[in-house]
Formats: sequence, C-alpha cells, structure tokens
Amino acid sequence: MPPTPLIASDAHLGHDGLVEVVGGREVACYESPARASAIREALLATGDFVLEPPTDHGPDPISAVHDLEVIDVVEHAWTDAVADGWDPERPLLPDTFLLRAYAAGMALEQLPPARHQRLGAYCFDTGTPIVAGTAAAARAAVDIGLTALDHVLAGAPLAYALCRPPGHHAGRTLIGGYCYFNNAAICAQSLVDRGSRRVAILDVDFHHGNGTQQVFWERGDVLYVSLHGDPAASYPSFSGFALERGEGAGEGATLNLPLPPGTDGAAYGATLREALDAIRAFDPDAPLILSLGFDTYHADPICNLALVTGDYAGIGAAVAGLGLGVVALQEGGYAVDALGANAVAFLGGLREGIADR
Ligand code: SP5
Ligand code: ZN
Repeated sequence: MPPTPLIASDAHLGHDGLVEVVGGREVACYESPARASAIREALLATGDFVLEPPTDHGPDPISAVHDLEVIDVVEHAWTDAVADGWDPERPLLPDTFLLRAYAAGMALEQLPPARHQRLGAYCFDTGTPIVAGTAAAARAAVDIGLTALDHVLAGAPLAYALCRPPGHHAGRTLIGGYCYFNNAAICAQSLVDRGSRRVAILDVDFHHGNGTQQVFWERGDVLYVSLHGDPAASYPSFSGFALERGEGAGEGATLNLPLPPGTDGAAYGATLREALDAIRAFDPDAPLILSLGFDTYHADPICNLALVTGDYAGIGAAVAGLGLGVVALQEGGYAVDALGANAVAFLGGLREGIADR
C-alpha cells in the first residue's frame, strides 16, 4: 500500500498557550506543541507516511462554518490586547463571560470595540488561551484538514491531518476546549459545498464535540456520530447526552453514545459497532470525516476511559471496514509519551483494514 499523506506544518509552534485554569488552579496547558511533535515523529518513523505541507484554502471555508464576528475575535484579540498594553509574555483568557441571563440580546454594536474585550462573548471556558501565534496556527490547522481532504478526493484512501489546535469544541460563534476553528466541521461543509448530499462525521475523541454538533444540529445532510465520556461526569458537561438527537431536518442526524468512566477496549468496541452501523445506514456519498483523539487512553491526565495502545489498531481497522475514504483529523490526547504509539496503532490499523478490503 502506498504511503499515507501526513499533512502538517510548523505554524502550530506559535500557539503555546502556557497556562489554563482548571479545577481552580493555573496549570500548564495540556494542549501543548509537544503533542504534535510526538505524533509526527512516530508516524514518520514507520516509513508508512509521507509528510506534505498544507495548501492555502483562503478564508471562505472558515466563514462557511463560523460567524465573522468570532473569526474577527480569533484573528485580532491578541493584537488588540497588546496595543492596549497587554504583557506579551502572558496568554489572553477572558475575565468575564457574556451570559444571556444578564445580557439577553446584547447586540454586536454594544460589545466593546477591542477584540480582546469581546473574548468572553464567544469563549465558553478557561482553558482556551490566545497568544501571538494562535490565529495563524488555527488557520493552518484548517488548511491542514482541507489539504488532507483534497488528497482523499484525489484518490488516496486515507489522509491524516495533524491539526493543532484541535477543532471539535468550536461552534458557529463559540470557541473553547482548546479549539478556535472547527477543522472537521469545515471539511464536512466543504464536501457539502462541492455537492455531497450525505456526509458522515465520526468523533472518537474522549470529549463530546459540542461545536460540531451545534454546527450541524438542524441539518440532515451531515450525520454527526460521537463516542465520548459521559458528560454527566466529564467535560464539556452540558452537551453529549444520548437524548440530544438533532432537530428539524437534523432530527436523528446526531447520535451521541456516552460511555461510563472506566470503559475498556471491549466495551468501547461494542459501542463503536453501533456507531458504524448508523453510518452505514446513513449511506454517505463522501469520505468519512474522522475526529480522532487519543484522550480515551487509560493514562490520559484529564480523562477517564481505559483504552490501551493495542485497542487503537482494532478501532482503526473497524473504521476502515466502512469502505469509505477517510480524512482523519487530530483532535485531543494529552498523555504525550503515549501519543506516538497510539497514533501509529490507530492509523496502522486503518491502513491494514484498507489494504484488506
Ligand atoms: C480537543 C479536546 O480534547 N479538548 C478538551 C478540553 C478539555 N478541557 C477541560 C479540562 C477539564 C479537565 N478536568 C480534569 C479532571 C481531572 N481529574
Ligand atoms: Zn478531547
């Protein structure tokens, strides 16, 4: 089997948030540049991947998913803050969050003009810092995803997008969960804009992709299927419950499969079969968009499932069994020392599954 395109760039190195506030403490960002370096080195060392740079797809695919007001904030919050005297050594986190309860219907014109002062109108948590290189890294991650998609549309059965920052928590006007632009949603929307009528997104990151769900909530043309830690016990806490199934034309095109803490590979595999059956029933006419996280790993520092490295090969092979082209986009995974081995196992299983079909 020919080598699999691995799309990556060094733009992510400029996005190092330094700290997040979690559990009442300021801690070093779990979502660190070292994550991407570990994955890239491990995949290239197998000899089964060929490194490709992203190509520039411009701003339109981003604005097809995100409102201009939040793109504007991601693009300019840092420079506005620095112009306002912000210490460039410190990451930007919101001091206040705009809640409907106290500002119902607050219009865009009423928000402060400086984009850093608007941050809390869009950001939903204290883990998503902005620094000098954040906007460029977020744009590059989108281009990395779209370039992987281009490879699959040109005939590659699989392409891997080493996106950093990740994307699946970013909604139409929301940033959070280490995410700014929703790389997977942008790829799915790009497929629709090129004429696909049934696009499936499978999300195997530990966390529920609340952003992806929100973007396609009322859409019947994009199926969103997610396996994730039960939100009753895990971030993002307010979405990902099994009862959430989409609305209007999208009713039934969202499938949430929450998993209890401690779920192991066998139980995960059984739930994955349900997810894959739903995708088969939907009968996609486009490549699969795969939101791929390794935070389901037993030793992940912020999550609570119990997968081991060997489990990822089986999950990858099962996904290959769909018979679809696969655009795999990196989301989370914070056990940095295990990320390389887990990526090699998952993508190796996918490659073998593709070779066998
Ligand atoms: C892309 C992605 O994986 N984003 C995840 C963002 C999670 N951030 C919140 C972390 C809260 C962790 N709570 C930890 C409890 C540890 N016992
Ligand atoms: Zn995650």
